[in-house]
Amino acid sequence: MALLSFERKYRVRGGTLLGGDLFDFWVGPFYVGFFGVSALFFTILGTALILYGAALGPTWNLWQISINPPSLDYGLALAPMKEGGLWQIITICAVGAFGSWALREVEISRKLGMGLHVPFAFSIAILAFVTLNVFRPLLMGAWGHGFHYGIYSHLEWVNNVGYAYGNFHYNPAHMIAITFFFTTTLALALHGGLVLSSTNPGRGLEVKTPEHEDTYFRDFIGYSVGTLGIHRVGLFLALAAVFWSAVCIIISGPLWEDAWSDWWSWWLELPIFPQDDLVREIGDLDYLDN
Ligand code: UQ2
Repeated sequence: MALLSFERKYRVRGGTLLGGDLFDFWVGPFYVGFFGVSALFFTILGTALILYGAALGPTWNLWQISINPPSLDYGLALAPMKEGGLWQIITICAVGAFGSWALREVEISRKLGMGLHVPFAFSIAILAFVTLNVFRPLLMGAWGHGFHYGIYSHLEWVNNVGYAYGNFHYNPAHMIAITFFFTTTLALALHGGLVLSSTNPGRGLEVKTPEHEDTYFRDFIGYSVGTLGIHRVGLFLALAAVFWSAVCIIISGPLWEDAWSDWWSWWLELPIFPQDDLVREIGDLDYLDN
């Protein structure tokens, strides 16, 4: 069906979660809905507050502009605007805008009679943000544990928090998250390569079918997960990467306050190893000289 005639079919009334018919309309190509209005509200207010914070100084250097959270001294209290209060309101605007965006996705899914996979996937991204700037600061007892809203400053935050726990690569949830990120790139490379190879057989040749794609992987590794299956695998891998990233940061502080490398001492304390101080200090190889 051509796009213009299909438009009449998909621009259907209903499926709204809030507001009934009141906001059930489109502006140009965009569905509005109650959550389109609320997303716009939070986005405009949040962006205006970021610009106001930037105008307070000390720089207009795009890389160095930063809206900072309150100092740890304020705990979980509201801070004065210029001392982290802006960050607190901007954080509320961000969560409001992200949440509105997700619920607008839900309304569009319902209109079209589709599954809720897109809003579900986006919710995992929201979970990452909320874990960093709401859940973890709440568990640690201070908004000052949130990350800074700035290009360089958020990188500095990641760096400093990483070193506060020694070396994040020893964080077991970090290890799992990285493994999922890498596997996601593997899966997308396999999928992108496979689809482009079957649709680009060479000039003058016929485009190949999904059967060719299945056969490629059956010849190659004895198994094809299938054309629908690869998208299930892809969505799972991508969401698992973000989920374990959230786990890796939420346990840093609330659950473990030392260097992550020390967490692994449980391994050396397993009863299968001789419980001997000399052997246990495995980082100190001096005993080899004796
Ligand atoms: C596949 C298939 C696709 C694909 C890909 C595979 C026809 C177009 C990439 C192969 C994928 C497998 C075997 C699973 C990979 C799993 C991990 C964890 C990387 O079979 O069906 O459809 O794109």
